[in-house]
Amino acid sequence: MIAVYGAATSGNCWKAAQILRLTGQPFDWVETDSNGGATGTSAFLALNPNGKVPIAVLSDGSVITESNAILLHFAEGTLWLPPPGLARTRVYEWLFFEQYSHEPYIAVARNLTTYLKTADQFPERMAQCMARGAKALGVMERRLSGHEWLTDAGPTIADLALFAYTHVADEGGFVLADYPGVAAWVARLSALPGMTTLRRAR
Ligand SMILES: N[C@@H](CCC(=O)N[C@@H](CS)C(=O)NCC(=O)O)C(=O)O
Repeated sequence: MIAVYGAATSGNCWKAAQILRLTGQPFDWVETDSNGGATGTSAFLALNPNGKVPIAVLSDGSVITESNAILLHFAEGTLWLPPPGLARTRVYEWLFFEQYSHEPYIAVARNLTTYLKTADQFPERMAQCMARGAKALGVMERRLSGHEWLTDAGPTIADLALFAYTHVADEGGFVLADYPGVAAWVARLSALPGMTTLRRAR
């Protein structure tokens, strides 16, 4: 059985669980409180020296780290990942965009605002997150105002990777209504069979 170590409120961790659900691969979920220090224990660091969730542990004990590597691994051979060639390269473009230009700002703004509740202590960091997060949503809007999905291959792990923090971007102070193509894409993706959304903070 595959085991996924993750935090229930994390978009990165949602990606790992979601691709397994969509591809019908059973797994055990091991709740791991990344905001509470559970990723810094020696037991966890033995699994991932980088001290971050998600990780997926395969039945032979192999550990896969990095949410987008996990998406790629479990999507192989399914419609969620096109075959090698330009169609797959388009997916890679969005996966790298997500990790460098989107997640570091939108996920961090969300975590500081809604979960750690320390946004007031870091005004400069928050300002950078809001500016760069808005830029990332603008890039997505340019594509999604004229297309149903991020690539021409239909819904892929590129869409899952970007959905993870976009659909809860309001928890970081972003207003999705300002990006109507993105908002329509969130609704379209949410309506696909087997899709789930993140638990909301209350
Ligand atoms: N690039 C990594 C980022 C993972 C990440 O930032 N995980 C957070 C939770 S969403 C974490 O474990 N943080 C704990 C820490 O950095 O100490 C991925 O995509 O998997």
